[in-house]
This record gives sequence, C-alpha cells and structure tokens, in this order.
Amino acid sequence: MAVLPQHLYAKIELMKLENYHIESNNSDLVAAHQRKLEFISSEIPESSAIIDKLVDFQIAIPSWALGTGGTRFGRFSSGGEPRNIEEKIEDIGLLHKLNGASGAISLHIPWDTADNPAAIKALAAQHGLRFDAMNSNTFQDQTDQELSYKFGSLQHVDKAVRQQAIDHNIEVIRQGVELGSKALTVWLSDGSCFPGQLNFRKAFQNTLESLREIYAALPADWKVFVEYKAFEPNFYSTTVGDWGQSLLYTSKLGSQAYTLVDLGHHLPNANIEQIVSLLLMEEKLGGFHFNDSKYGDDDLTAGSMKPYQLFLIFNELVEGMDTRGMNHKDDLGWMIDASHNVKDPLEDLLQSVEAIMIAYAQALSVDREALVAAQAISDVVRCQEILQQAFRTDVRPLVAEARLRAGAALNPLAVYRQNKVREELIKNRGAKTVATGL
Ligand SMILES: [Mn+2]
Repeated sequence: MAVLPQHLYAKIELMKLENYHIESNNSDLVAAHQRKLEFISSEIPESSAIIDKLVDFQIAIPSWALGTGGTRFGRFSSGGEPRNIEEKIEDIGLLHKLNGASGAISLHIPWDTADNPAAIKALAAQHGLRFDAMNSNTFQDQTDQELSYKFGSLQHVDKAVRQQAIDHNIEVIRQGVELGSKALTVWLSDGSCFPGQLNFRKAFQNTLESLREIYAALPADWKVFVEYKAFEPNFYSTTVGDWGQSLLYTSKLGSQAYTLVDLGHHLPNANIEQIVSLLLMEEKLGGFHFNDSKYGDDDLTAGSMKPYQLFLIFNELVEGMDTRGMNHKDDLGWMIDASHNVKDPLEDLLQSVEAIMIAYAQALSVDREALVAAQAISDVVRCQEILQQAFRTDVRPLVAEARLRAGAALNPLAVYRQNKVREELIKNRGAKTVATGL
C-alpha cells in the first residue's frame, strides 16, 4: 500500500461512520417508523413525555466491555478490539453516534490510566462523552505491585496490604477528578474460599476501616458506590456479599456512600426489584450495572434471558425515583456491565442499550394511578393486568423515535452492519488485538 500523508490517515480513522450513513438508512425506514409511531402514540396517551425522557436517558459503557470477554477456559477475539484508551473512547463514540444513548464512559484503573488526562477529556468531549464512575481494581495483582491481593485487599489481615489497596483507590479518585468523573465504584473480590479461613467480623471491620480512609479522600461532590457480589472468585464467603452487607458499609460511611446493584451478583431467583425498591426508600441506591443471567454472574446481554425481570426492576426504579422527586437521568449511575464470549462486543452493547431503553419505556408507560388503586383494594388480578399491559406493549417505536430526535439511527445495528464497521476496525487495528478486560 502506498504511504499516505499523515492527514489522510487521520481521515481514514474518521471514515468509519459519518452522519450521512445514518441519514441514508433512516430515510429508508422513516415511513414505516412513522406508521408504527402513530399507532403506539394513540395507545399510550403520555407517549410524547416518554419520548422526551428516553432522549435524555444515557447509559454508561464500561471500557472493559469493548473487547471480547473471556471465561477461565479461553478467549476468542473478534478482531479490531481497541488497543488503548483513545480507541476505547472512539468505540463508545461510535455507539453513541448510532444510538444517542451511550454518552458516558466508565474507566477501569490501572487498565485505562491516561498519560495525558486533559487530552483524553477533550477527545471524549469531541464524541459527546462524559466520564461516569471510575472503577478501582484490587481483584488481581499488577506486575509492578509490591504486595499481593491473593487473600484480599481492603479486608486483608496485613495492614500493609490494606494500605496499598486504600492508596490505589485514592489514586483512582485523583485520576477521576482530572477527567471530570464524580464517582468511585468499589467492587471487592475479598472473601474466603473455605470455612475457617476468615474471621467474618474482623474481615468486615478491616474493610470498613479501609473504606473510611477512601471515603475521607472523596471530593465533596463525589459519591462512592459499594458493589456487592454473592460469590466468585471467592466461593465460601464474600466480604460484601449482598445488599444487606453493602448497606451496612454505606450507612456507616455516610451520605456520600451508596449501594450499587449489579444484576448478575445475586443468588438465583433473588427478588432484585424488591431490593431496588427498599434501597431507594432508604436513599441508599447509587448505581446500577445491567446484564442478564441464566445461572450465575453470566454477564449476558441485558434483557436476553429475563426481560420481564428487567421491566419489573425498571418499574420499581421509576416508581421509587418519582416518589422521591429524583431526576431519572442524573440521580443514579446507569451502566452496562456485561462481557461477551461469542458476539461482536459493539453489536452486543447496542442490543443491551436497546433492551434497557425498552424496559425503561415500558416502566414509564405503566398506569400508576390505576395500579395504586388496584393495590389499595388488593385486586391482585387487576395489578397483574396493569403491569403486563405495559410489558406486552411494543414500545420499540418510542425508543426509535427518541434515537431519531437525538440525530441517531432508527436501526443502529443495521447501520453498523451495512457499513461494515467491524471490518473497518479490523483493517485499522488488526485481527489479533486483545483489549484489556475481563
Ligand atoms: Mn458490576
């Protein structure tokens, strides 16, 4: 291939997806879209207000979801994976351009440490992205790390290990401040694999004491999210194992500390919608990680297994946030936390965002007044009918209309495939790239 001048290489980078690619696809679909939209608008009286809320709603994409996820058995790259933070931002910019709903990025430190935060911030702004919660990592050892997290981090029996983990979290806050982030998410793999390995009370107290030091380093306008997980990589006990334990920590820490719910981090059949409702009631729900599962922490595409559960969760979120006069868009942190073994990660993320928007739109369309009235007279049949009426209504035209109004694609996946975006990425980045991730 002939050597091109540098400015033409830059142009190739930007050629992946232009507005006219989106507009041309939209113009093919818009007539059919309008017919569906008119029908649904006649069925749902408040459809216009719902579309406005959908336009506003943004779901953060984690930097580690852009590569093909692995299991402990192996990892199969789909090619063209982002090789650095700049390319991760580029990928999320692409998603946001397609769906108008992925306007934030959640970074993972040390994987995404930026050498030049001002330049990274400017690059993100060019793509219309802001920095969502920062994520620390004390669940694996880094090559330059002095002490090991093999037996835990913030819970560790050795104060020096705890201090190292505390310092890391404070460093993550520092990096986040430079990028304009406003939150730190702490997920700990701390726990034990066998009975007797750990004194539960001491592990809790060590963890709380460590979290207090991190909390003390939070800027006044920051939040800390304490994420819980029932099991894995520890298989006997987890030191932040469920929402009760997270709530204990966040209550003891103070008003800037909140519980974070990751859908995959519960034991089978847990009533997650009830957990969400009560955390909201206690003003302690801070953020949300979306994914889906069949068996455990499967990290599958949101809405791919249990769409009714996703709807019921959103039903509680909308009801609880409205009761407290919260802003749907900003008052909770919304993020996808999924990992993909067999799909193109960008296509999978488009599917997840779509599923989340559908569940949100359905929850917004629930006849709340009628539900309150039916609950007040214990009319169980009517209650079920009201919820299922919303769940069984095809609100996809409302979600598509929100995208159209945001200047995005009526059918993001079709635009992505028609323009062979993955092929372009492979051409630019190579077939054997492997992004940092899980
Ligand atoms: Mn998570």
